[in-house]
Amino acid sequence: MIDKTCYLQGIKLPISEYINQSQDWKDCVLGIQCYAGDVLNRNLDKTVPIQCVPMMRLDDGDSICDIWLSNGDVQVRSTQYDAINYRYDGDVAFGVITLSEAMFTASTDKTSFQQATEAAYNQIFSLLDLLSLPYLFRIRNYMAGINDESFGLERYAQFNLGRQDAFLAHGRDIEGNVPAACALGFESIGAEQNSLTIAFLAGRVMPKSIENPRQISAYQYPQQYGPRSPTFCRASLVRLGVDDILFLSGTASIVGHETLHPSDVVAQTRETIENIKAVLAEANRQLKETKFELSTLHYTVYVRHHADLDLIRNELKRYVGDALQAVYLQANVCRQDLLVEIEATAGHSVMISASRVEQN
Ligand code: 3EB
Repeated sequence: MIDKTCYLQGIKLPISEYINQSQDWKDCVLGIQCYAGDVLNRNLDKTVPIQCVPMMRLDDGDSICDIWLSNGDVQVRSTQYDAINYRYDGDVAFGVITLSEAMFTASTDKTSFQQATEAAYNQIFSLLDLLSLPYLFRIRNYMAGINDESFGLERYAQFNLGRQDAFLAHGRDIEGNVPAACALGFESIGAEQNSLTIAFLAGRVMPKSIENPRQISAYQYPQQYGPRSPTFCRASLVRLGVDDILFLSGTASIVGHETLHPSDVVAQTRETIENIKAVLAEANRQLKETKFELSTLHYTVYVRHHADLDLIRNELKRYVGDALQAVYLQANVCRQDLLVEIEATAGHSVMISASRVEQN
């Protein structure tokens, strides 16, 4: 069932199907990201690192999980480091850290949310140093009230300050070799609640960081979007065992550094697909092989307004074809004028349902 030649496998499963998998299979799980409106009511295995993301799935009633699996050669163990829960198999680690900004006190130069972000990233980098696991493949950042303003600064801009300071404090590049990422918001549930959750995949193999020729690199965005630029690349390409896995960052209707089609969700979807195509072309060019195409990606689509779901899905289907494999979640995108953001993963060890798992 588990492909031994792949060091990392990614599977999307409805939560009900995850729960029914065998214990042998679950023992290979490195970690889970679970997207559910009622995430706190789910009774999940506490020994596995789980990122609980309070986002409603729009295309189906059942909540969806992104599950990362080891090939089973080395026993994976659950460990805790500071506030991070992680599992590690010698090649790849998956970890989750969830913090509440209520644990931090705003100072004259740093907001509490900025401090929470900086602390979370500092912990991640300290753990990676400890494990001698230098490379981050992909990071998923989810935060409460991403577009809200406090202390005169949008919270996404505060997040970017905290994130970049931690990269700098640990001597990490803030341009070029930076991880793939996404950054989305969920409805604020009060400052006492967990307000930031970050999941990461890291490993020993250096990924190729890929940029998009249609877009200015995010780490070079001008200051109009905040005092510090976001620290991520457009995609990271990782060779793991026999598989090339592509982690495509959250992608939106941005050309150069500007948002295009601010109030037209169909045009935004189309522009986003053009951006994804450009990133795939770059990845294929670097591999010197046409390995990745729109029709073989697994998409996560973050939709700002539930009412836009059908417009976005129809447009995606038109470009990708009927083979489209996508999950739709309600989320707030980091710029007020962005209505959709699309993230994707590709590689032959990336799958989308239980029936596909059974075939292996
Ligand atoms: C963009 O292209 C859209 O801050 O980590 C996409 C992916 C976006 C990652 C991040 C932000 C991030 O700027 C927003």
